[in-house]
Amino acid sequence: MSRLIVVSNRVSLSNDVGAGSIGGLAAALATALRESGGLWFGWSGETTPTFSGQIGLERVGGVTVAKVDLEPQDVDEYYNGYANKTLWPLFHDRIDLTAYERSFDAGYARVNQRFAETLRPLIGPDDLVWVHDYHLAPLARDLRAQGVRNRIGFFLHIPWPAQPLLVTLPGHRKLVEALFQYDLIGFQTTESVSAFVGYLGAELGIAPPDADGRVTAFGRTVRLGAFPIGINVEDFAEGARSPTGEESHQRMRDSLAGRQMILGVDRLDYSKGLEERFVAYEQFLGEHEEQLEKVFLLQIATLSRDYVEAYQDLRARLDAVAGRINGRFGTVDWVPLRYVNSGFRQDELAGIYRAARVGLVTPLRDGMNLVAKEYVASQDPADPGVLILSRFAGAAGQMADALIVNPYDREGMAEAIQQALAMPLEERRRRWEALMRGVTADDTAAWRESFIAALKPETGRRPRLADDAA
Ligand code: GDG
Repeated sequence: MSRLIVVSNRVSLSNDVGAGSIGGLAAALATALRESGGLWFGWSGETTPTFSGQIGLERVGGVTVAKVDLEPQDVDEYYNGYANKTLWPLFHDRIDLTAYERSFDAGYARVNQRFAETLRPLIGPDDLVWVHDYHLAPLARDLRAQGVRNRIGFFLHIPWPAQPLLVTLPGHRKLVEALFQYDLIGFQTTESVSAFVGYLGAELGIAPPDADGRVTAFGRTVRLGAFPIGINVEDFAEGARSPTGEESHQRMRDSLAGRQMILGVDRLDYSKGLEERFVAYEQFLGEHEEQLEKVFLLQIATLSRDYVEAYQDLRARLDAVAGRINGRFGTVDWVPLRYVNSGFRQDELAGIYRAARVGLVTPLRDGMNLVAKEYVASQDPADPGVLILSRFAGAAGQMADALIVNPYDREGMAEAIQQALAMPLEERRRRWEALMRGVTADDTAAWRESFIAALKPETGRRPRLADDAA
């Protein structure tokens, strides 16, 4: 039987992490790894003065985890640099924040090559290799150079940018050429598939994919498809009813004091539209005097990449806007915006989701957005809350029963908040039931299985393409 080998920048399985903290993606991949006796390879998160390629092997919950240390310069150029200062902003349409330096590019190439050299001896003849995300786009090319002939798939968790934006990246062609060393390239949405196909047509004159998603360029044929990632529904449905979930739910309910809670949960990242969200909430409060003291917005924004200047700037702006809103509208016993930078256990989070009348998920650009799905899965079926979702989240393609908003439209967002708060129970239930059906059907297991089936030679359902309209 062929084993599955998962490769990602970091391995999100560790013996140090409690059960409440393992993310749905890690759990889903762990299931497949356990079933096939495979392994998960990635950076340990540690540095070493000189790269040795020494692999630290560990067993975590029945899964073999293989980790390598990187040099500080690797981390600076590959991770902090090319991944987080070049590709992340560019792929979220923020060319104004995209920093390109040749040293980043060199570090990215070096680390991918180091990953390939270290991983190669661990790959058996029939193993399937599944590479995750923008940190490792060139890995298949480097593995092929090491003689690896196995099936290798790539899944991009973030959006693929439109061609006019992508071509601002020096070396865009090299990046795309390297992707053609995979056998399957998976995206979150058909929109990203179209953007990729659009680049191939405009830049390389390549014909669109055939009905099976196969496209040929640079002397290789790869398969393209959209594989929208999901969540493990039970983690949240049951998490919200677990003792910790119940406790955090009750704690939140006590602190509501009869008010309705609007909730945002995000990494503190400029792609998540936090500033626009705060300003829309301010607009809503300004327009709806009758809602003052009756609602509050709880924004959980866990700190992320705070060594990058753009994140420090954003944090300072959010502090300022939050202060302004609370100064303008707050009273001695009402804080309109509760803004916290600390993180929570997953089951605690489920309890908090359940206590919120409105889930406010308004990224400016997002590959999928799991928070939208987690919010839905955590609701009380008898009295569910309302999801407000940005049209620019990949999840919007699957969640038409949310209130879909344009996060750049402050007044439109303020209107949607009012509509959500005023929505009758019957409509809330109807919308939630439809959303819950989708979240349950397209869960992490469905995502994982459809990707792996498409990666296996000549099997599997045809992946979803741009013209299939999800
Ligand atoms: C990338 C893509 C795509 C947040 N605060 C806490 C906490 N979280 C968890 C949420 C959720 C996850 O973090 C965030 O996932 P998102 O999908 O919203 O966003 P990214 O981190 O940007 O993820 C994204 C995803 O990859 C998967 O493909 O959907 O588009 O950008 O799961 O619950 N979890 C806990 N405590 C917190 O305080 N335990």
